[in-house]
Amino acid sequence: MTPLNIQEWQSLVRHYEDLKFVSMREQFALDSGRFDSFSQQCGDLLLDYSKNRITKETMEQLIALAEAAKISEWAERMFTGEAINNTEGRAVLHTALRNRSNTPVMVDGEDVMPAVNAVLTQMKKFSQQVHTGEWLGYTGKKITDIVNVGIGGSDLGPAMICDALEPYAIEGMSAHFVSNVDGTDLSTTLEKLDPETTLFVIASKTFTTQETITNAQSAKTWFLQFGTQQDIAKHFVAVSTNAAAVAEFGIDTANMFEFWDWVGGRYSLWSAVGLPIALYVGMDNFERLLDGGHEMDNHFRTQPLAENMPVIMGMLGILYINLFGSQTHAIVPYDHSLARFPNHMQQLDMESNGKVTNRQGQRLSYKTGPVIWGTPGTNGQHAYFQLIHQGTQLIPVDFVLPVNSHYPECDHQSILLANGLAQSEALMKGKTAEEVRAELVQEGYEGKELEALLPHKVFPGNRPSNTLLFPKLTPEMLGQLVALYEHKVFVQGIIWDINSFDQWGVELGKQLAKAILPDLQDGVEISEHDSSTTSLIERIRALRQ
Ligand code: G6Q
Repeated sequence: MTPLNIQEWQSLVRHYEDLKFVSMREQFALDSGRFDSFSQQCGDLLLDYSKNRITKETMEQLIALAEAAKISEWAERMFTGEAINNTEGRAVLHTALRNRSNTPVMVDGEDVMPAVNAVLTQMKKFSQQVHTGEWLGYTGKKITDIVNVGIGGSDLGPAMICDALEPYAIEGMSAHFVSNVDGTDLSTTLEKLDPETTLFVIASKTFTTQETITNAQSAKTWFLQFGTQQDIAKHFVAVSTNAAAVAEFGIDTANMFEFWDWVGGRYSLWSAVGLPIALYVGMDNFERLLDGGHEMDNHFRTQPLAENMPVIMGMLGILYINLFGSQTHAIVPYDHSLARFPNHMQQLDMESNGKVTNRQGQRLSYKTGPVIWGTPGTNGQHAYFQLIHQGTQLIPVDFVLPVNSHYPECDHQSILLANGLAQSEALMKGKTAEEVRAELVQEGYEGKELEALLPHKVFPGNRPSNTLLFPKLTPEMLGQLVALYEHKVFVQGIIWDINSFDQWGVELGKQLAKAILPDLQDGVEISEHDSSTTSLIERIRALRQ
């Protein structure tokens, strides 16, 4: 049902007419308990959402809307295996992959937990064999390099996690990720590697994705310059739902790690797609990641909506996108090892909620998913933060702040944290003309010169942010963070009445390239395209070496 007809939505729209004039700075001055009112804890993770353009009434209205949209009921439908991915007729059960309570989760009358646990056991056994040297390369050497070949959901999640958990890496083990079909990606990776000590993990849910299969074939060709066909079994394993295609590619299905169609690509890092994580940081740490995800699942499933972190973050997003008209949302981790975190969140959010039709197939008359972007702080401060502070768009920011570094010997953490806090404070407060004037006078400016400079140094402020603060980036914490955003995206999808779990736009890309590929060959008659595409194909043919 369209949210526009929900009474709570209309009431929120009316409330916004006053809210848009409310100043956060004034609200902080009036209420010393604002942080206490607008912060929420889940385990070691703190969400401070007090620097948002909200009053107590706003939150009541947002939570009332979440209740009216039946968020809790929808969450239960997801957790219990109902086919809520209606366009593909599938359950959505990434939560079962991290269901550490091991309670049954039924899909079509069958408990999926025994299969989930069997794959976890297989991953554990295999990663231990690799780490202990029971599994050796074809010349008897230990495996030192894991190359994950995958793209999209079969790449971004595990790549982000491996980067983030680098301090937990098994000694002597390196992880590489090849995703782009641009040969540069594979070639520059292989250049550094020794085939005798390299293990390729070919990760593809469908095992038909053009980029992955092309990269996997080229990796095999590279390997066969050194080893024999028989040696492939020691150096290539697969992660997929498609055993037939894995066998056809030439990987023994005994070396295949299974997952299921109820795991969406962008939600698959918790499945066997996490194999490179287990190989890189050990299965214990992979299980700690699952534990963190499970903790957030329990929070989401059991906390009242008003104290529910994913619900709060999701509903704040609705406020900015649908009322304030924000089109983008920045995620800025003040942790260099989370450099790929915004990329993973970008796929998670934009692929899930980049939709223009509701669950019934009707075109929407309201905005859905925002553009998600970001890079680590403090780097972003020296680049795009200018626009967030003084630009004409309202861009909500999530600051992700670990208190302690894994590298305390390099004592930079206080500077890093001070910068993160200073940004959120400045975005909220801004700088008034009076404050700028006082500053300029102190600096010796006066008269026309002062008046000319003054407006440029005024900051409007009232720019919203969340702060996610936690003691240290452990595997559990990372699991909590990822699951938090997954559920946030879910909440927004329910409010917008869209299916967050299909991705027809991605499928379109897969079809289109296949249609153009033959046209790039010299001598072949170019099939029918628009004049731009045809001319570009002709130009490419002419320029090809
Ligand atoms: C994710 C998307 C997409 C997918 C890739 C790779 O949710 O469906 O990013 O993960 O297209 O697909 P395969 O794993 O099937 O190769």
